[in-house]
Amino acid sequence: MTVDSKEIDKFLVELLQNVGKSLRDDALKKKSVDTKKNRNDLVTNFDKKTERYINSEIKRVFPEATIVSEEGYGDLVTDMSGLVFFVDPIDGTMNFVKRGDDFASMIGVYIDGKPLIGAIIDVMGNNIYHGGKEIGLFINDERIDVPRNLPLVEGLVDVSAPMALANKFNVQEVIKKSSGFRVYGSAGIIFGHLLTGKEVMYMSYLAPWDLAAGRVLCEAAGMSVVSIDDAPINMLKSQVVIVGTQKVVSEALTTVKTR
Ligand code: 2AM
Ligand code: CA
Ligand code: CA
Ligand code: CA
Repeated sequence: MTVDSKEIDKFLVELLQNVGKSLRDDALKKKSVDTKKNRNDLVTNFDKKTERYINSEIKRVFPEATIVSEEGYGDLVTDMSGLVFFVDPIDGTMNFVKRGDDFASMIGVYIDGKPLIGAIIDVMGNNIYHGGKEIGLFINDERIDVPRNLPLVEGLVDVSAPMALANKFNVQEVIKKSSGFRVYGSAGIIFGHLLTGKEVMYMSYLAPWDLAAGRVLCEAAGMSVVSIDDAPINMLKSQVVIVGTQKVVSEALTTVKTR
């Protein structure tokens, strides 16, 4: 299949501009909030509405594509052949509900399993991070300079709260070797920090839609994206991942304990 990366990138940017406009209005409205697996796992009417809108636009423009998405309006995808879109309509739903800030919307596109284009909007900041290996990286219309390959001792790290609090994989040792610890609560917001050099590592248990766009963008920025057991990333399952500068990820892998 031949695909035009630039055309897909333009489509994603226009789509996320529309999503951003709606969600900035929605952030001020009363929300209908339900829990999923536990009391901290939330979904709102706006997560569902946004996913339905994004998925219908993808199917309208790319009818041959399959969609992996969080809230149940995607396809049952069992292999990575062809054009696959990963959609997280609202990333950081808890932040959306409790703070009305620091939430994102993310779309990652893969072709025959290979990362192609990613796009993430920091909704309230109204900044879109997008691009890929072929076309380069952008924040809105401006090119992003690839972040420096800093070591752990020189940068801030972000680890999901449950993992850090329980010291899963001995992750507190990694945190102690860094400049400091931050917990932003949205993978998409954190990928933006990695791409602009504000943080040097993110470690979390991530579902495919949490990881897809950020993986495309961070790999295109020369960063490492690895599974904690150093197995190849599998985009059709959830896994514990470490994303960061090459130096930090190799230091983190020698520090974590997986058994
Ligand atoms: P979400 O808001 O789309 O669910 C911090 O909680 C980050 O981890 C957010 O990006 C959130 O995405 C994601 N997250 C929350 N619960 C998760 C889970 N059970 N598995 C994987 N990712 C999760
Ligand atoms: Ca969720
Ligand atoms: Ca998410
Ligand atoms: Ca989500």
